Amino acid sequence: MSAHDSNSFDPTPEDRFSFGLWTVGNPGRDPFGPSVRPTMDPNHIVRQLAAIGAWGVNLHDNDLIPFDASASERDRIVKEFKATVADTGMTVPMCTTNLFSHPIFKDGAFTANDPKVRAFALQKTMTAIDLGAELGAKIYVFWGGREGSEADACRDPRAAWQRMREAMDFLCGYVKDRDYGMKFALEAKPNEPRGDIYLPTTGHMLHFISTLEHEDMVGVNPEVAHEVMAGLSFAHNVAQALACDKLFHIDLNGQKIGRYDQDLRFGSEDQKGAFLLVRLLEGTLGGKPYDGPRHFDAHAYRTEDEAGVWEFAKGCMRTYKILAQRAAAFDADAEVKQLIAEQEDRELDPLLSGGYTVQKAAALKGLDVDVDAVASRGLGYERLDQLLVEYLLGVRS
Ligand code: DIG
Ligand code: MN
Ligand code: MN
Repeated sequence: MSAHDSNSFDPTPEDRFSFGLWTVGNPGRDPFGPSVRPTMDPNHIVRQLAAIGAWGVNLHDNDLIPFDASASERDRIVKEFKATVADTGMTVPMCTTNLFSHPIFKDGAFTANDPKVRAFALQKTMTAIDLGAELGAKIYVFWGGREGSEADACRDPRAAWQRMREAMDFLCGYVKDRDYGMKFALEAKPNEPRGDIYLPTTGHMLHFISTLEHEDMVGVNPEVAHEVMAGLSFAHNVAQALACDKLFHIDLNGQKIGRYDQDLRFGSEDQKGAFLLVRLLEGTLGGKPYDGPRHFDAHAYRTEDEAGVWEFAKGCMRTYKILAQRAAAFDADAEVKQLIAEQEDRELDPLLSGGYTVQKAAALKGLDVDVDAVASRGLGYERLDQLLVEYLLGVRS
């Protein structure tokens, strides 16, 4: 059952809603002030997420295991966490590596100029992949938060690209060698914390993947805020990833254009963009729906206490389900279907699809198009968009 099948907006495990330990566990620190909330124990987070109807919990290695933990501490922490995940019926769909907090990564990880940093990044990632496999994760995300520059003369950008390729090919080899059955999902961001981040959008990542040795096991993890920061349509970028079967994961949140990475509650900004995204993911407009986790990579406002954090998390899931129900109703509306059907004149399909033939070229060259009649035709988009707005505002159902 998908998110739009029921009129209830209460999350169920079938919705596959997930949160990272770092999201609901965000203590409210920002560049201009310290934490405002106590640090939450990962096991408490898992229990709370299960209680509000989430399905999955994701993590960076150091969200669970302190950077300097001993092997015995690591084993104790993992054992307790696995027990909590099992006891609550939760799952760990995705894991990732923190390659951005420790000062050793101040000039990047896989793209850093210092080969000792690059070697340490590979070591840390292999260890974190081992943890992910132990927790049952089948998706491994790479967000290159520090893979970038301010003083651009510091390295040939082509060297950064090549180093990233070598790292991805090596780590794909590691996962295949260990037979972990994992897929990699690459997450783009245009800037912050670096002045510019390499591979800044999902489109760049999709091309980059095509250059890899094991491109079949590598896809993308687009994040709403990151593509909006670049001034792009998130739904269009997700659609391209879906169309080439590379949408392996997704980071849902809210973002105001022209701001730093806000990672706001899903649907709290740009409700129309969120509606069009959910419509695409749920497949109510047709086409294959997205079948992966709905991950909220977002955090509560700094103004909130712990109760506010759980309101934030419930709001992410509830808004997703409301938008899913609105999208299903919109695409079932007879007038909407009629307006869309009018755009789908299939008469020339035999000439326009299926590739080139000499016959098609001759037929297209001989086609008599009444240019003025076609140019003067009204397309009905004003009515179509008004209907969308009325579904969004809840005055049409
Ligand atoms: C930030 O958008 C990044 C990191 O939080 C993490 O590596 C990734 C996983 O969703 N998103
Ligand atoms: Mn973000
Ligand atoms: Mn993210």
